[in-house]
Amino acid sequence: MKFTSLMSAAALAVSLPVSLQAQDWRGWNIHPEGYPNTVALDQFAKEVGETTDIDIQMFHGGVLGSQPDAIEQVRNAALQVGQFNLGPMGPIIPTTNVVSLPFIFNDVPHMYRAMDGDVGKVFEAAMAAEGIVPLAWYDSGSRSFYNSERPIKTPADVQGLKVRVMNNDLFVNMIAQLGGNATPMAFGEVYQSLKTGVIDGAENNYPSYESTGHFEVAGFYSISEHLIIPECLCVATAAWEALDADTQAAVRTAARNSAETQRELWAAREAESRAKVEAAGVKVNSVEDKAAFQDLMGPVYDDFIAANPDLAPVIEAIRSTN
Ligand code: GTR
Repeated sequence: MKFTSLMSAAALAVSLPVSLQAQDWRGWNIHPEGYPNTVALDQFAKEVGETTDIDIQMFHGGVLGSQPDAIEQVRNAALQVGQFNLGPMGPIIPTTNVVSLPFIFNDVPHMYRAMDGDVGKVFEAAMAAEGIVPLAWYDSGSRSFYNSERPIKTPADVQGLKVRVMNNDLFVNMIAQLGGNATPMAFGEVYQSLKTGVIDGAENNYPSYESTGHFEVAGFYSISEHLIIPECLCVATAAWEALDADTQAAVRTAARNSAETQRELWAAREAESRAKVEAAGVKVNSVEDKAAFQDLMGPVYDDFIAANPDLAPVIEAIRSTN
């Protein structure tokens, strides 16, 4: 009977060790060719191809859709790999919002000490339970404001500016506390919106400010470093759990090697991107008094803790990470 033969085919497939089955995975990445993350993801796909029976096809440049959509697709295992910033993940996996709190990390090394230690395990567990296994953390530096109107030196300079933020209410609140108007928007729409004046500015690290061409249409970059948000190389929990232990180990090793490459390339790219935008005429200024910005973030923390009292200890754990 058809039903029986279908059943037995399924039973056979289940009984074969996964490592003996060739598998096709598809991966999402928002960045273009040549970007540190893109190079590192290609390395990951290549190494996984060499050491397992998984064949990963990476789709770069956001061609498979926006980041919030891709996060959902990895959760549903419609895509098996995603390289995500934790910023747009907060509305979907609330625990991850802790790293999107402004000024939560003192600097990038502090972020790594926390993420590579016990605090990182809290995020890993929360994400895995929601369908996304983070295998390694990528560098994303720190995010600073840029706009087409004026250098931002004090919070008063943000007053009245229309600022694009990643899709997360935390960032809307952050801009509101500074007196600006936040517009959550997909990354791919920012260039045109800056160009046509729908928004005055946005915020990002040097490499993304440069690779997107945003510097061509928003020529003031002000080093506020208000957000330091880790990024991850992630696999769908359903795809991950279908692997045997040896294959999982090989994929994890490839992810860690990829992150090592990404972090090395990142340091060089930050300097190159800064040099490139400065050569193009961008006015870069450092924000001398970051505390003035930080001091206005009290309500962002208060609102967050009121809505997520169980996450207060995670904030404390980050603060007490040396
Ligand atoms: C970049 C990040 C992307 C995306 C983008 C954005 O720095 O690498 O994943 O989050 O920022 O602003 O949307």
